[in-house]
Formats: sequence, structure tokens, C-alpha cells
Amino acid sequence: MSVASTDIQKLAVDTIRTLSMDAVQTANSGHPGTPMALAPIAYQLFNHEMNYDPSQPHWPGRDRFVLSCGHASMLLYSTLYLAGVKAVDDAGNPTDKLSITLEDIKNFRQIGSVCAGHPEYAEAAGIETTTGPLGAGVSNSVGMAMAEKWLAANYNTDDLTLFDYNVYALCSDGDMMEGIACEAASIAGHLQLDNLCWLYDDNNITIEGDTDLAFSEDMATKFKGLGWNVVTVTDANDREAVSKAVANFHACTDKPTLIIVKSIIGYGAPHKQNTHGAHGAPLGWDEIALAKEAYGLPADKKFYVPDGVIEHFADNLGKRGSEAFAKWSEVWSKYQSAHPAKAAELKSVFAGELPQGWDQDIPVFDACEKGDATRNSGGKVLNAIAKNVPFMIGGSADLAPSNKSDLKFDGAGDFLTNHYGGRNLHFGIREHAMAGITNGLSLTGLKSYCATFFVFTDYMRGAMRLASIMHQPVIYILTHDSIGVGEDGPTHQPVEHLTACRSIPGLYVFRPGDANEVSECYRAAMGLTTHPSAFVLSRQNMPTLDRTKYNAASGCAKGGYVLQDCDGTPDVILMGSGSELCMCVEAADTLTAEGKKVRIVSMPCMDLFADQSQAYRDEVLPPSVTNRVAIEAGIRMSWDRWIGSNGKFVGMSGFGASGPFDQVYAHFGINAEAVAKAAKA
Ligand SMILES: Cc1ncc(C[n+]2csc(CCOP(=O)(O)OP(=O)(O)O)c2C)c(N)n1
Ligand SMILES: [Mg+2]
Repeated sequence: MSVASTDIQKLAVDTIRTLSMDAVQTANSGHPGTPMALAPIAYQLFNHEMNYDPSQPHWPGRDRFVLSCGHASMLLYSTLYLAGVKAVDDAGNPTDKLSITLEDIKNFRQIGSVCAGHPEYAEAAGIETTTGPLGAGVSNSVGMAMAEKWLAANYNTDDLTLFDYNVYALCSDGDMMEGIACEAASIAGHLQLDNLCWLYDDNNITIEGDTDLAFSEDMATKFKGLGWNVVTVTDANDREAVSKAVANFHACTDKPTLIIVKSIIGYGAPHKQNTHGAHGAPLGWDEIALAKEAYGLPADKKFYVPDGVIEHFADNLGKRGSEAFAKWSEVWSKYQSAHPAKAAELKSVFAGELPQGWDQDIPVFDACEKGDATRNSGGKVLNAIAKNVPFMIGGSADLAPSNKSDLKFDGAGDFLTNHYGGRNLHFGIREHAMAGITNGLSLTGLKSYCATFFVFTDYMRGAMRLASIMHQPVIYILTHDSIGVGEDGPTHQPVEHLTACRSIPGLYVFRPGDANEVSECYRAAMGLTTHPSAFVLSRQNMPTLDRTKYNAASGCAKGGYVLQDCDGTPDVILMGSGSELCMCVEAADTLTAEGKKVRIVSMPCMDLFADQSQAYRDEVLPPSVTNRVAIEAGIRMSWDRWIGSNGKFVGMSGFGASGPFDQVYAHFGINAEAVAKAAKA
């Protein structure tokens, strides 16, 4: 029996709904109501609007879909399954297996299923970013849209268009309430990102109940004020209206678009529709049976995929996608012959690799007693690397002159409204969105970095954590790294931040102890292609050590290394990082003059040191030498592992103070004398 086209469309939408309900019920946890309500939106976007080839989920020219309301994860899983999105191999090439199988859906929220509670990037092709913390996804989408603009500006030619895609993000009340969403929307509006479309599920309900409890913004007015094009769809089930709204988005060429969609949570569940009952809990099998009846589907079948639904996706999305991909591939192959050098750069972008020779200009710094601030040497090294990595882009949250994060070489340029080719981004004072956007840039294959004062990582932490969860090799440039900030006082002086950043699994925190350590730490960090790294850099000068006297800074590759040794077993090991390393050196000189045998260990990256073999770690920190002193202008916590229970720590135990930096150091007793004293105690 053939089905009229409207029937099969309805059937496809309802199948997204029932798969989602069944999965949540089977897991006995999750949010069923939002996938039920938004099924028509996901269906319409994927099957009829987006330029997306399910057989080529990593195709660089594809439209991106971000599910910012990650709690509605089953909406994405059901849709990707029905769309027939293919799995990819380790190199990102499509295989003939499905990215998400029905088995995975049956095992929603179970260990081993790619269908995790919230969508996790790289678990299954088609999941463009990890979401769950509300607001994160929409911020990523802005980064993805900026990346498209940047790629188009730098690589499209008059006759060969490689990049011309759109970024869609589906978001909820919770997303919109989050500060990061407003920051991200503000910059997107300012930059006039007309390739960005957010669809806001205006369903008037959150966990605690009606949005009246805590949310009464006029979203249309707000977004118009932010420079967005705003369209309203009064019923999520009206797919024609959704399609018209998307057409309106396409037609708008100077603004991002917000489509406000009114929906009814738990749509179709007779007792729980539009109530709290369809929120963060399964519906119950009885209610599910009634909902299935209401949809006109068999009430007793679980995980039922009616005949024709998968074919329907293949006939629409599949066909449209493979034609678009074939067309793009033709352009790409012409491009490779016409512009081989540019094509080689793009191949690195697509593969997430660094170009040959990226490290050829990393500077070696001459020894110098006066030395330099590591933020300054950091700026030099960043520029030396970025010059040879044409797709390395980033910027600061309005502190580039302080962070020394500007790319200053010829042709670097600024990324500005309608001038999207530049490599210096200006995030404005929006740290959380900055870090979320930087994730979006990285997810597009660009080598991205962002910068601010170290203390403001408090505002970025959510996005930094997600970068690590997603294995994105983002770089954070974090200057003004301690009480060394000086006069700005305790609000601007990081104290617990080194330990706090070190505590994020997979984030490599580098705090180089002189200019050559900056070079070598950058070399190490750039090599970490599946982890983010943070560069914690000083405002104040520190000596550039004479490496003919001290061991080479290349030891930074192992995170910690012996900077200077003594003959035989040390009486004491002095350890430090950053601007306090030179205090270890000074203390070592004093102690040596007094006849002590002293070893100095430089520890620019504890995370990397922890990765080394036990043998190497024992070589640097022999277990028999328990007399150890560490110095760092931060709290003790992350040092305990390295100094052991007999160890001593010179550092901070509370907040800092306002004053000239040297006086602040003196006030808190963080200096070589304190190290020498602790060593003798
Ligand atoms: C940053 C953050 N805070 C809190 C939560 C927990 N949480 C999950 S869903 C939700 C609110 C749900 O309301 P809404 O965003 O409107 O989504 P809907 O239920 O309407 O789909 C909350 C508070 C979260 N996921 N992220
Ligand atoms: Mg809501």
C-alpha cells in the first residue's frame, strides 16, 4: 500500500517521537517531552532544509546542526538514526556502518551505547558538539559560523566556492536564560553572521515549572536589539511555517536569524502534554501507549520503525545530500589542481593536523639577567608559530595588548564585521562565550586560541571543561598569572586557579619559568592534538636562564625536568614553576654555598610530567629524597603529589593584596629566602 506524501511525513515525525519516548522509558531516565515536541523541527531541518549528506558526515561543506538543549538528546539520536547517518573511521572517513544503530537507541544512557545521556561529540558521527550544559551549544554555533565566514573569506575564489554552509542551533528556555547565550548572541549580531540560525523552543516551561517563575523577557525585542533577524512560528507542528521561516533566514543577508517556535512539551501524551509530567522523567508505558494511539501508531510496539520511514529520509535528505556532496567534491577536485598550496592548507584543516614546518621559527632566547615577562616571550612564540600555521586564529576578551596575543605579522589582519578573513578575533568582554566560540572554531578544524587574564578563567571554565571532554586542541593564553599582577589587587590576582585548571582532566596547564621554557612549552602544547592547553604567563619579568649553565629547556617536553643537579644524592630538591623558578635558582645558590647538595626541578606542566613513566619521574624526583620544597605563587593543593608528606611549600594560602608586585611578594613571603629556610627546616 502506498502512502501519500503527507502521511509519510507525519509518520516520520511520529517515529522520531516514539523512538525517543521508548528509549527514555527503557532507560527509565531522561527527557521525553522535548523530543516529542520538537520532532517536526528536527525532521524538517534534516529531511527538507539542510545541506547534509548522511553518507559523508564529516564533509567540510555540510550544514551544521547543534542541539543546544542537550537534555533532548533522544531527538538527535532518533533523527540521525532514521537519517541513516554513517559511522566514520579513525581518520574521519565514512564507513558502511550506521553511526547510531537501533541497538544504541535501545541502550540509551547505558555504558557502551553511543547514545549517552547528553550528546557527546565523536561518540557518533552527526553529533557536532557536546552539549548538556545549557548555553554551551549556542555559543559553539557562533564559533562554527565564524569559522565558515573565515574559511569562505580565505579560501573561496571567484569561481570555486568551497564554503557556503549554514549553522543551525536548536535551543530552549534554559539556553536562552544563560549568560553565555546572550554574550554569544551579542557578538553574532555585531558580526552580522547571516549564516547562523537559532531555533528557540519557546515552550514556556523549565524544570521547576512555568517560565513565569523566573523568565519574562520579550525574546523578539531582545534579539532585535542584539541585531538579529527575528521570525516567529506559532506551532512547531506547522512544518510549512518552519520551512518559510528557514527561507526567511536564507533571504536575510546581514543578520543572524532567530526563529522563535512555540511548542507544546510532551505533544501527544494525553495526560502529560504541556505539563511537568513530560519533563525530566519518563512518561510511563501506559501514557506512551496512549500517545502512540494518538499518533496513529501501534500502541504495543516498542522501538517500532514503520516501513518507508528510513526510505523517506533516503529519498529526501539522502538524495539531496549526496547530490550536494558530489557537486562540492567536483569543486574541491578543481580547487586542488588550481590552488595546490591553499588546498594543502585545507587538507590540514580537514584532518586536524599541523602543516609541515609549523615549528621552524620557534625562537631561542639569549640568556639575560633582567629577562622578560613570559607574556612577552609568549607573544613572540605565538607569532612565530602562527605565521607558519595559516589556519591558526584567535583573540582576546578585550585584553590583547596585555595578553600579547595579537598576531602582528604581515597579513594577519582583523576579523571584523563583513571583513571575515582576518586572524585576530575580537571577542569583546565576553569570556564564557569566547571559550565556547573557540570550541566551535576548533570543531571546524581551525587551530584556535583565546586569551584573557588568568583570574577570569573562572568565567570560562565551563567551556574549557567541554574542550577537554571533546578532546579539542584549543590553546588558552592566560596572562597576569599570580599576585605578580600587583596593584590591581586580590580580585585580579589568581591564587587557586593553577590548581583549579590542573584539576580539569585532560587540560594541560603550562606555566613556563623563562622565555626558553615558553618556546619549549609551546612546542609541547602544539603537539597535543587531542587535548586543550593553557598557557599561564606572567606580567612581570623573570630572568632568561643561561642554558649553558642549566639544563636545556627541551626538558619541558616531559612536563618536569632537572634544571640543575648536584653531585651524588641531593640533600634537598627545590621545585617551582613560572616566575618562582628563579627563586629556586637563587635559593639553590645560597644553599650550595652553605655546603648543601641541591637539585632544582623545573615543573612547567604537572599534567605532562604525570604522563611520564614511573622510571622518568623517579629519576627526576628520586623516592629516597623526601626533603623537597616547592614554591609557586598559588595555593599548595596541586603540589602535594610532588612534594610528598615530608615536603614543604612556599606559596599562597589566601587571597592576595593590592600593591607593587615586588612588595606583594615580600608581604606574602614568597621568595628565595623562604625557600632556603624551608629547605633547612
Ligand atoms: C547550565 C545548566 N544548568 C542546569 C541544567 C539542568 N537542566 C537540564 S534541562 C533544564 C531546564 C529545562 O528547561 P528548558 O531549557 O526550557 O528545556 P525544556 O524542558 O523546555 O526542553 C535544566 C535546568 C543544565 N543542563 N545546564
Ligand atoms: Mg522550556
